[in-house]
Amino acid sequence: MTPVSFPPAFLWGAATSAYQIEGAVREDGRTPSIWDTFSHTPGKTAGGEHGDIAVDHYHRYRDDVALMADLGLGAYRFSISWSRVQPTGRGPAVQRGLDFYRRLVDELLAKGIKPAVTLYHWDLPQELEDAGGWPERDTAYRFAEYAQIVGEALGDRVEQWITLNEPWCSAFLGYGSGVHAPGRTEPVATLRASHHLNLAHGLGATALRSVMPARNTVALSLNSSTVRPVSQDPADLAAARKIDDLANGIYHGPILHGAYPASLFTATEQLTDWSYVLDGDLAAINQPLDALGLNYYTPALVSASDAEQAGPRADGHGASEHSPWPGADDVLFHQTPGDRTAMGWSIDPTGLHELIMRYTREAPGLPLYITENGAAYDDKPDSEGRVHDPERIAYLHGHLAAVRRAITDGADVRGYYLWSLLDNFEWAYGYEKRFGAVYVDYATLTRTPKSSAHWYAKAARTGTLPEVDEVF
Ligand code: GBH
Repeated sequence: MTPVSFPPAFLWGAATSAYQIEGAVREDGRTPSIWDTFSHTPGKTAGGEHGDIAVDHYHRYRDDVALMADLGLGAYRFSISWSRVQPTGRGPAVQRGLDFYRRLVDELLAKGIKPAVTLYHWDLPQELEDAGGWPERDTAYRFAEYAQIVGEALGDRVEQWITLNEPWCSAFLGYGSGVHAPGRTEPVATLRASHHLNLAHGLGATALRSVMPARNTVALSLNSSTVRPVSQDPADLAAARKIDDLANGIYHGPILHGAYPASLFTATEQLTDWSYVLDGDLAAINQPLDALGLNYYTPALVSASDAEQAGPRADGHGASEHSPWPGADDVLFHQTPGDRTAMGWSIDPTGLHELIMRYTREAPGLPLYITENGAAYDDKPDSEGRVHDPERIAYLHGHLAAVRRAITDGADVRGYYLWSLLDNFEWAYGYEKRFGAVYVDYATLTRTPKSSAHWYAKAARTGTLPEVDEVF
């Protein structure tokens, strides 16, 4: 095989999020977010697990940064817990909360690791949910205020900024299927939440830019889906189109092009008249971006509901009788072919290549980053305490090679963040699903780099993918 090599400036990173790793949920003035409330509500997460301790990163961040340095990472993407900074979601900032992130960033910079800050990775302060949450417009204004506070505090030392992580998940899983916090199952609230998340992104980007040096970059991370129809039958193509609008167009329409797709309005006209989209909103949302973050795990395969061979619903996010997709009761989801990870998600690197090429066509000139990609497996230490995860190495090799093909095909992909640095709290799935390149023993919280971490470290160090069977 010819070696797969990357451009010298390519950024090799890893990603995490605050609620999934920090713990210390009652320290230094932090108050509950919707994920604290949700995970402590019986029946919402596997085994009733929660992020109270998580992997204790709040206390172990120095060791974790040292680990990143050992692995030779060039960049680290993490998120900020809004409830540490503004416990009620409003009003003045809590200095101790901001100080934690300042210490973390300084530690990263001291080791030559570029920080990339995500402002919102799903953990809304509970008080804002009590006031209505993302379906209410005020939440977008609150987010802009929070963005300004964090931008003022860290804008002098953090260059890469991401407003929101995967607004689709916040809206459709939080307010539609209810498998994520706050666990509401309201189709119209899902669409209202989507619009207000878009508005939050636009107002947040503007607020960040108003207080930060011009050299800093502002992006957002979308979990854009590659949506495939089961056949070229017009009914199946229409089903794929509808899901594409609800998964992708609902965000990149207003954010990249300044308009919602007309077909989205048609598909949802029985539910809502979209009157919460006010004059001026689309211009506020359609801010120029410095980059776009793509999070990719697996593609979706859909058909019209009268199609034959309809498989079981590939939900991937825990059982719910409620569909996350408003206005799409006539669409069926199918199991995608191929091997699966421990999440049940099929492994399909071509879906990542397709996605990158799509954005290359749709947003020419916009630099792209893969802000998340990775896989969960049932990792276990062997008798010598080593953790061998050849499946994860194969997954990473396949997807990084797909990124490289896209670059060859003309895409401007500047970097890749492996999800995740550490095993962590996998939302509704609790701690059973391990996404880390670094194994965490939950009894002792000891960290052990898996073979994939050593494999990835070599890729980062050499800019070339090691063979999948190289022994580490
Ligand atoms: C990301 O979400 C999150 O940002 C991160 O916090 C999380 O830990 C990580 O991924 C792993 O879950 O319905 O079978 O077609 C990813 C969420 C995963 C949502 C794939 C859509 C489609 C699976 N996405 N999912 S399926």
